[in-house]
Amino acid sequence: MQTLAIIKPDAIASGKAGAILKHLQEAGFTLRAARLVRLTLPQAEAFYGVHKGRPFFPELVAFMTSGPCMPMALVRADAVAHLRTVIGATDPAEAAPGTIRKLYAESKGRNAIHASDSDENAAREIAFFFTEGELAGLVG
Ligand code: IDP
Ligand code: MG
Repeated sequence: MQTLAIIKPDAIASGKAGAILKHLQEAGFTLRAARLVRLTLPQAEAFYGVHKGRPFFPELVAFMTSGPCMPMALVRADAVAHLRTVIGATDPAEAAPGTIRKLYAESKGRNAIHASDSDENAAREIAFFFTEGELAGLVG
């Protein structure tokens, strides 16, 4: 079982990537693939295409293109559901104590980390960032 996380530009810029990765590994996730990327506007719009038309969409794609982010494919039993629990609610003000967003997020928009919301979306989102060769540990 696997899922996609992205350490978002706010957390990269504030130097929290290492702490977040440690938190993920202590929660039982292993790293299958990772890289640092600066998304283009078309890439961010495509990745978050499901939210196109929502009032926060322009702010979301502007934020996600504002600096580098770190997508990573993570492996663990019950990966999708467990990662959603570990990251906490979208708005850090509503996130449970000890969750990544409670600990590291600035706001509902600048909320430190993305996580896939279903196995189907995890597969799509992992394929968005990583080739088969990278996932096999053969490239990069
Ligand atoms: P999720 O990241 O917890 O799955 P979604 O509802 O899928 O939350 O929204 C995707 C991302 O869009 C959020 O993580 C956040 O960065 C941003 N976002 C969602 N709702 C708002 C909002 O009301 N204001 C600003 N940004 C938002
Ligand atoms: Mg979502």
